[in-house]
Order: sequence, then structure tokens, then C-alpha cells
Amino acid sequence: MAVTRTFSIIKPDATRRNLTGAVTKMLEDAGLRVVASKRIQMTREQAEGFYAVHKERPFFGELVEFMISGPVVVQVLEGEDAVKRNRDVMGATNPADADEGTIRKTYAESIEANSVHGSDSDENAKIEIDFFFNEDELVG
Ligand code: YYY
Ligand code: MG
Repeated sequence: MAVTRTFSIIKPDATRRNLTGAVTKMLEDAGLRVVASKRIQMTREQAEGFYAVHKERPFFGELVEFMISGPVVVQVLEGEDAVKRNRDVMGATNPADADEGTIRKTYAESIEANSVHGSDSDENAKIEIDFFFNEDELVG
């Protein structure tokens, strides 16, 4: 397996509860290295652009409102098979379906306020990293 990169967001429900460190520790314990990290307040335009793939879904409006309801921490993670490794430690989208020991099982409040985002493919990881970071901000 190759060392690859993925994109992660610690969402507003988690920053609000001061869980940035706790979530990051679970990512690191899963074998992922934080090679870039910044705390930002997403604009509505950023949130709509980032989730554009979901814009026809019924939950789109509420998802955007949630993502701009407080600060988020955007991160680039590196590790062996990083996309899958991150998805595995995140757990299922709905915390009710997430496995024990996953971030969402441990911390998520609901299917919407589910604490973390993670890219779902190498291709989307590159697009999402480029959406928030310049190359010189990634320090491996
Ligand atoms: O990749 P992942 O975050 O696990 O789920 P997606 O299907 O890509 O949905 C993105 C995001 O949308 C999800 O993390 C919460 C929200 N959402 C929702 O609020 N209600 C749904 N029924 C499905 C998704
Ligand atoms: Mg997704």
C-alpha cells in the first residue's frame, strides 16, 4: 500500500465541545499524520462550494447552515491508504450505525452534527485539499 493523503474537517459540533485534540488523537492513533491544519470560520460560499455535490439533496440547506454555525478545523492527513484509513476511523455517516471505537460513535451528536468529514476517494481528496490549502502549507 502506498502512503497517500486525504482531507479532513473537524466540524462545528466538535469544535464547540472543545474536541479538536481528542478527535485529532483518534486520527493519529489510527496511523494518520497531520501535515496541515488550520481553524477557520467557513463562509456560506465556501460551504456551498465544498458540498456542491449534495446540492440537490433535501438536507443541503441545513448542512450548509450547520457547517457555518461555528469554527471548523480543516486538515490534510497522510498515511498508508489514507482515504480508507480515515473513513474507517470516522465510522458510518449516521452515528447510530457507526462501529464502536470510531470517531462518530464516540463523539457525533446526530447524522448532521457528525463531528468529522473525510474524503471518499483519492480523486476527491486532491480536489478537497486544493479547495482549502496551497501546496506550501502542506508540510509532510
Ligand atoms: O461522507 P459522509 O460525511 O459520511 O456522508 P455523505 O453522504 O457524503 O454526506 C455528507 C454530509 O451530509 C454528512 O456527513 C452529514 C450530512 N447528511 C445529512 O445531514 N443527512 C443525511 N441524510 C445524509 C448526510
Ligand atoms: Mg461524503
